[in-house]
Amino acid sequence: MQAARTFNIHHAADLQGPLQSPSRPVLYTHTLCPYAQRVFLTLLYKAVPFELVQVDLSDKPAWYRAVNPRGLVPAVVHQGEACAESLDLCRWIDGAFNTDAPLTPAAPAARKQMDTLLSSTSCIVSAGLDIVAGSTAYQWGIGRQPSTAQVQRFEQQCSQLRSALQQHGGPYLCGAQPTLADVALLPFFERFRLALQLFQDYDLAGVQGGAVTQWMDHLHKQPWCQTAVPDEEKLAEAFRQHKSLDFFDYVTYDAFKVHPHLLGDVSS
Ligand SMILES: N[C@@H](CCC(=O)N[C@@H](CS)C(=O)NCC(=O)O)C(=O)O
Repeated sequence: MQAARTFNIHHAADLQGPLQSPSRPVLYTHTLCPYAQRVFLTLLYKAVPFELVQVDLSDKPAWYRAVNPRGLVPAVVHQGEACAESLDLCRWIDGAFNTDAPLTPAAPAARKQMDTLLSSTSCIVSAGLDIVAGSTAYQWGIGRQPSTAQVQRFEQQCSQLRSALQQHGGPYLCGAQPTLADVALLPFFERFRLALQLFQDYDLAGVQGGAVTQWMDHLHKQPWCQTAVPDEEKLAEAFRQHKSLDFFDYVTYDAFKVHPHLLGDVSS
């Protein structure tokens, strides 16, 4: 069952400029972007009514630079202010909207755990990208045959998740309630799990006694997560086509123009 929809969907290509929305925040996103998914998850968990603008990253409208001069998604515009950077956006949304559904725990131990995980997020994500890249050694690429060092580094980072789950009793990373740490990490682990299974025959369920996949599976049962989860078949199709976790549009984006060195590394 999915949560009742709290957002309207628009397509940037149909707009002449940034969407005007006097009262609701506007999320500019690409459905398959893991960073944007963090912000999407935050808005959904907090049941914030918002407008969602889907941006084709392979063909961004010129006006999008007025929203985010770097041209990246996610970006959120609310009451004339535009902000970018996924974790900053998640923190801001958590503090500014529906404080009855906090993603920042009040209990000091859980709060400390969340902060620790958030400050490790880039290391955890980078270890995941590295193992998925395997022999290509290209961050965001999908390769085969990760080295022992790549596997060890990834599994070591996963141990942080397992310790958090054990220490706080789960089912979320910091205890009984979801926090920004769950939201920050889940979109990446979804992609890692799929890419590792498809291209490396590596089953994340075998890592850290299955703690990571149990955590993911619990989140995936929550209606607010189900709305934001990317279509696995589309993700798999895009991974096969682009041999990269980072692709801008699975229909119009030609990965090999940007990553010609990846050609031939992975057979589909
Ligand atoms: N540090 C940024 C990263 C955002 C990002 O890299 N977004 C990618 C999509 S996954 C993007 O917008 N790429 C479009 C481009 O590079 O033109 C964040 O956390 O929000």
